[in-house]
Amino acid sequence: MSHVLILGGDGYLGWPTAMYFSARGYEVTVVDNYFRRHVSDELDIGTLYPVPTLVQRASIWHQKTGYEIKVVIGDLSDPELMRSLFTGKDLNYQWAIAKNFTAPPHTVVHYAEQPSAPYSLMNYKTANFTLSNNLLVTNNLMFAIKDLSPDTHVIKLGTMGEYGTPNIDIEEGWLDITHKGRSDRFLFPRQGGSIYHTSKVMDTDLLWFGCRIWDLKVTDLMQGPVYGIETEESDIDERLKTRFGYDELFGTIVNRFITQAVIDYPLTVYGGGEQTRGYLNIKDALQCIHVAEQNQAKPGELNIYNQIMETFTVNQLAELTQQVGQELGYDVKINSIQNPRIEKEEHYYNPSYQGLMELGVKPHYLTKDSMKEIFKIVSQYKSKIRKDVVFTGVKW
Ligand code: USQ
Repeated sequence: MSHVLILGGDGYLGWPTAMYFSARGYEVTVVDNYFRRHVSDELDIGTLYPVPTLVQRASIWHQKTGYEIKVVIGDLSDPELMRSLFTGKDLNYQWAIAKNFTAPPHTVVHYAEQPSAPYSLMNYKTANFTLSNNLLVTNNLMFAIKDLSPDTHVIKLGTMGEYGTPNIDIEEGWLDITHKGRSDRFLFPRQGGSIYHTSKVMDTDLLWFGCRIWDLKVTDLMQGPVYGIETEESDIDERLKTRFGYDELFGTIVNRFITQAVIDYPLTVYGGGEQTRGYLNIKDALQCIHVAEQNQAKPGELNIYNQIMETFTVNQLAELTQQVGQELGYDVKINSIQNPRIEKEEHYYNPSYQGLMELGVKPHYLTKDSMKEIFKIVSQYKSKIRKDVVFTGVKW
């Protein structure tokens, strides 16, 4: 049985990924330091509904399915904790049926990063935390694999935001360049739009170093903003649903717009609204991780895929949310507000993204019907939604 280790297993994507692999017969271990829970408490931003702890979720998962997801709570910027996940030495499971270490993971899915662009730009402390956490965790992972388990395949979550919005087509990770008559292949030029995005550029560089020097096997998935709640596994018990953020810091745009529509909060279109990004349903994020797991990078190879299924402008998302909301009886207004971010509001955007589909991912597109499904869930919690966290205006 293949062992998948998920770093950041309590997050929006981490927990659904854990259930996804567990349901398919993999041995699964998750690790998390509860950063998202702590920051939600500290900044008082909450989530749409309360989410059981990781230990409780693993226990519910076991009761409902008979499968085991082993849980370790701890901070992966501590290199000893990271190393214990590969050796079993001093490894303390907070939840497991059998608390013995079996074997090092065959695949590591690395989500254990501070994922919010606005959070990374609140102030110098949150910027420092973003850089130190994201880079130390990645570096600890790289050294643990090099020293202890060189055959382990790393799947790291990258972001489309590493490329920014260049005035040329965006390739899947690499660019062939001919310069003064000579040619070579380089990482596609990167220009992150926030400290968070810049930390992701740097962690890609770290792992590319590890591939070149120590023959590590790495897949970097350049993901766009994800939306949605439900996955196949979350239907088993509603307590297994992933966390759903709609606040300005941790909520992504589609989830935010739907929540705003439900509470009659005019949709917060930043600036001109022609910013274009690539989007994907949470169900497709899981499919992508799975095909990446099944198509390992070779030693020394950094495989890069652009993990998006379609592109939209902010204005298109606002209009779709308005139409769907109106069909469901909500009076949805759109409000173009001064952009708190520094980003191009009109730009060329033409990324390639066929790689993951060629490996078998079948996209769930954002349609009126799929948006209605999310509306349905969000509206159940309407009375609990807090207007005060929707927009506070964290500026770049
Ligand atoms: N936007 C609005 N109104 C809002 C929120 C966002 O107009 O209320 C705009 C933003 O200005 C931006 C676009 O919508 O142009 C996307 O913003 P977002 O907050 O959904 O996404 P972003 O901050 O870029 O970050 C999210 C995730 C991050 C991931 C990234 C992928 O939080 O972890 O890496 O999406 S990407 O955007 O491709 O870099």
